[in-house]
Amino acid sequence: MANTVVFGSQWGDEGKGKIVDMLAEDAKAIVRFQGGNNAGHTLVVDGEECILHLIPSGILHPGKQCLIGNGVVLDPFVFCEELDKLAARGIDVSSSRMMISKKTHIIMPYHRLMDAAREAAKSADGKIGTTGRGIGPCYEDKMNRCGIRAGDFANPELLKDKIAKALEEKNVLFTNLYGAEAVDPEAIYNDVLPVAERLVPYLGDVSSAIQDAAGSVLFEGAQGTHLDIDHGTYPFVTSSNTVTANAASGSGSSPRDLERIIAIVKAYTTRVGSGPFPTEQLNEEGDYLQSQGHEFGATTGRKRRCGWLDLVVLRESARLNGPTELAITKLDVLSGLKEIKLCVAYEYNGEQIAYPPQEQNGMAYVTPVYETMPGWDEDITGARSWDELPENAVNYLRRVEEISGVKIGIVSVGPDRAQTF
Ligand code: 2SA
Ligand code: GDP
Ligand code: MG
Repeated sequence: MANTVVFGSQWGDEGKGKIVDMLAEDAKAIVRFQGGNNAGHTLVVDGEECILHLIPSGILHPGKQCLIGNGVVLDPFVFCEELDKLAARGIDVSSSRMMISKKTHIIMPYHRLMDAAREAAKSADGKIGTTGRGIGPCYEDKMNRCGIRAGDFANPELLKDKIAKALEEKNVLFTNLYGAEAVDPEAIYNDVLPVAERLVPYLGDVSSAIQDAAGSVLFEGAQGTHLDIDHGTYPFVTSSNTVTANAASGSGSSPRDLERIIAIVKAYTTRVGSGPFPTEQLNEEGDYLQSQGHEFGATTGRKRRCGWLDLVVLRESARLNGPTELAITKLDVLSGLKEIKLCVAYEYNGEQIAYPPQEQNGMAYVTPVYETMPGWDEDITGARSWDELPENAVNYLRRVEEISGVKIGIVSVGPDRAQTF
């Protein structure tokens, strides 16, 4: 295989986990490069479901290297829990196949507290609807150059010192601004030390591991392009760069290492959390997509908002990520709809536009321009080739290719690894 990046082209939950699991068969190494346990990546093999939050979605294939890159924010408690759950299923999670970059930033218990305090302090229409996992505050510390990195776990004295320093400023905020209690650095240190010690054998040089697997590396994106901190629907975004370019910097490799780039596209659109969503359907059709697609957050269990496929969103993703192909997922969910709508442009300030407005929250003020296509009734979950799809489903996919300008390489018609062609 070629080095391959899998990224979300919408607002996350496009089915990245499923496609990474499928492609991992031919990979030597699978690497996460951004985000943390806000992600929920669902794998289904022979009917058995496995939801991963931190560990790369190649873990179910024996012998594959699973790498956590420097661009990830890692909650060590969640990491250990995930290790234990997988080990209980008989999966090898030893350090012989799993590595965490020494440069990976650590989500500390006070980051989760800060995440909750910040969200609680916001007015109803200002809340981001975060997953509450401490993601934003951990990235803040990274940028503020007071973050704790996985490599610090090998040096308890340094760890202790950094915790105390990081809390000096935060405790002023907790007590003076958020009406919370001060966090005791000693208690945090004692709490974290056992998991820190457990992680030490996993620390390593991820850049070298990627070089060793050159040509067979799978880069696993989390969240989606429109949640990107720069290019997404700011401020209703996550705190990392979710676009393909970050696969290189977030893992310690070079842009020249990125060869095949797969945009995961759900056949309709979902979003979880706050923020503009032009094609959202707050009606029977939205409810149909939500219930047929079992659209609930894989981390928080929140109901996902649902709507039609938005090709303005996809066009923007194509220009930001440079996909070499599309993987269309959840096509089966559209079965049974009489008509299917495709958003092909927006109306904005009296003009038709092909890309999202660039100003903050501009997407909240656009009106989608739709094309309507006939649907199909057939159950397509058993289809394993284009020939086995109803004509209207093929026409729908061809129209997506035409408008996005990118060819479809993979079609998914069910959650199971096998339901793909
Ligand atoms: P955060 O926690 O700071 O990253 O939240 C900021 C925004 O990013 C959204 N976000 C997500 N959107 C879709 N899926 C995600 N993962 C889970 C899933 C979500 C869940 O797989 O279903 O279970 O709720 C994810 N992670 C972050 C988030 O909703 C905020 O809008
Ligand atoms: P990710 O975050 O992009 O990995 O996606 P999630 O795992 O959060 O959400 C995708 C959901 O859709 C999961 O429950 C998957 O099992 C499921 N899924 C993936 N592909 C398909 C598909 O083609 N059809 C159906 N019906 N479900 C799918
Ligand atoms: Mg998800």
